[in-house]
Amino acid sequence: MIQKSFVMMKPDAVQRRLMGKVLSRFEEKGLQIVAMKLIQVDEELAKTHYGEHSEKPFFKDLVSYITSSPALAMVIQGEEAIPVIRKIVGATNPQEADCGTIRGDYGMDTGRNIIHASDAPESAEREIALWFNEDEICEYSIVDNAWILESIKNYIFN
Ligand code: 3AN
Repeated sequence: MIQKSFVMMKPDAVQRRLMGKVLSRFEEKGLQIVAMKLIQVDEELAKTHYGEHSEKPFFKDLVSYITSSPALAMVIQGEEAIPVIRKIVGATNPQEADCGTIRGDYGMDTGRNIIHASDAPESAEREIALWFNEDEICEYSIVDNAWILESIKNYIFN
């Protein structure tokens, strides 16, 4: 099933100039960027986004990390995009994340783990609506999809 996921490169990714490298992992996999903006996150947005962690001891530091410098917010679309992107991102603690994942390759600390990605369809829906207006999300067909998804190839060529 085609899904949309909310993905955010956190301030450390922007400050470490990793945006291009991280973005290319999603593009090269065959996923499609349908919305993107560099945004200085305010406290209210950070607290709403991470609301489920409000009672955790790391919440204050998490909000201060996310609001410390701009973040790159995105909506990424593709076949089973939500679980596929979680695999590309890797485990929450970069020291435990597999090599080959974004956190495994670029991170060293849970409090500086480079990127966020929705963990389920319900959270993707909530997060996309929180970060983007509907008219900021582009619906477009992308030319190489026929070479990435067999179902689409059959649809086009049969
Ligand atoms: P994930 O981002 O892998 O879904 P969550 O949802 O458990 O992980 O946590 C949300 C964010 O909270 C993490 N990305 C990380 O920035 C921060 N976080 C989670 N656990 C810790 C922790 N033990 N210490 C510091 N920060 C944490």
